[in-house]
Amino acid sequence: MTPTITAFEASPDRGQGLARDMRVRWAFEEVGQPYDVRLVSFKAMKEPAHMALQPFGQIPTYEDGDLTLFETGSIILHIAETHPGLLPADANARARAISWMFAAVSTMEPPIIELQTAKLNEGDKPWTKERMPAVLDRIRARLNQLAARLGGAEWLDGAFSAADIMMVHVIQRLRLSGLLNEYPTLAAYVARAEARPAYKRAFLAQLAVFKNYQAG
Ligand code: GTB
Repeated sequence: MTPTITAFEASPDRGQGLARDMRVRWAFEEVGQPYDVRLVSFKAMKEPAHMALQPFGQIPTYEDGDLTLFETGSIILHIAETHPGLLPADANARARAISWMFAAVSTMEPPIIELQTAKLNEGDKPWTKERMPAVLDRIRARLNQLAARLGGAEWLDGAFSAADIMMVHVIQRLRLSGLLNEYPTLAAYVARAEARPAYKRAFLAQLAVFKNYQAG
């Protein structure tokens, strides 16, 4: 059966890879699994049919037969567990890769989201200017630690894995802020990931949604 995911009908970034269906598309492309996409409007995301799939009214979701999943970490872990290529065969290496998947969403992503919130949702608040240096410093602290651990390695822990999909997509969100440029090894890590044919296919597929949406 072909799995179906949900994605924005009208993505705020116009399909530039930032919305989180990109991670799932990329994982599918890496393992060669075809998938279908059901586009949802912002209104539909908050209606009962979608809330039944995603309790927080967000995208992406994953449906395959009688299995429905939400949360990109869990969706990508499921894809990696059911297809070869995204997790090491060795049990310890596999457990370490899964640790990095959690690190991406629970250690790296929160301060990065805080920056987005400060800029996009709270940019007009009188305290935002004063708060911003602390927000940026919290991100830099994590980027420093990540860069120190990555060192000169190609990927987070041995071969490319689901952990790299999660981590790259999380830190890519910093591109517009310019912060990634302060960390040349992390910028190079992201560039290596973006050069992967599977990444490029996923990116173009997400972009095509927006182009089709505009044309339609
Ligand atoms: N923890 C969840 C997961 O990993 O699956 C988070 C899912 C999530 O945040 N989904 C967002 C969503 O549905 C889309 S990805 N938001 C609508 C809502 O909450 O009502 C976040 C996102 C959206 C748009 C851009 N962009 O266009 O730049 C970037 C990132």
